[in-house]
Amino acid sequence: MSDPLLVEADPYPFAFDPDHTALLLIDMQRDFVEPGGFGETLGNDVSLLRQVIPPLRDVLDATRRAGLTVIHTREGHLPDLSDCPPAKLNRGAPSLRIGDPGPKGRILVRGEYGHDIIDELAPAEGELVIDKPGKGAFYATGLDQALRDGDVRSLVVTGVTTEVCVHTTVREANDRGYECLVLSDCVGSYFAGFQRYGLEMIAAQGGIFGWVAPSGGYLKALE
Ligand code: TIU
Repeated sequence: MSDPLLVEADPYPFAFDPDHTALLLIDMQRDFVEPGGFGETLGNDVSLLRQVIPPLRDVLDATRRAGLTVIHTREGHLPDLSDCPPAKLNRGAPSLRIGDPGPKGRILVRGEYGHDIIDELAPAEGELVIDKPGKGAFYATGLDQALRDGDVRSLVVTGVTTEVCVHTTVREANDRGYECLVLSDCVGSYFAGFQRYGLEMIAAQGGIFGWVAPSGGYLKALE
């Protein structure tokens, strides 16, 4: 066991052992952060999400240098959509539905160009990529088992979107006993208000779901 590292965080400092901590990058896929993808077909402006890319790139580089586990997730479905509930398929009457052909291939379908992670944050050799059909990274995936196999107890959480897949995953992780630090400048929402309140909801009530801090403190702790 190494000495725990400390990050100044809301509501109080986050302590983590780098040997038992993983960086989680949630759904940094072209379908969410690039024009023409699923996010835009839902009526969203993707520019707010793109602000996450430069700080997250720095966090990813530093995490790899420090030798911590790195795990990526992708939201998406099998080509026959058998793992996509009709309720999800039809929700919101989007201009393009999951599975429809779009400018980046079939929307949110595994193996398509738009479903994959953006070039700036592409997984490195040996990094785990979790394909998930839902919003949470634990639902119907092998993530929990992989974390247990690797003796991972803490998660540094990044990605998109703050109030949807990040929140769902942090809540799932919290119920399974993992301690989560959410990096405020490395998670993004299509809505400024949801970003603010989404982060406040995690750290409120003494850290009801986890801790929140800007990435600078995490980078400093890794030095
Ligand atoms: N729409 C939205 O905010 N998010 C999603 O549909 N998926 C994720 O957050 N990854």
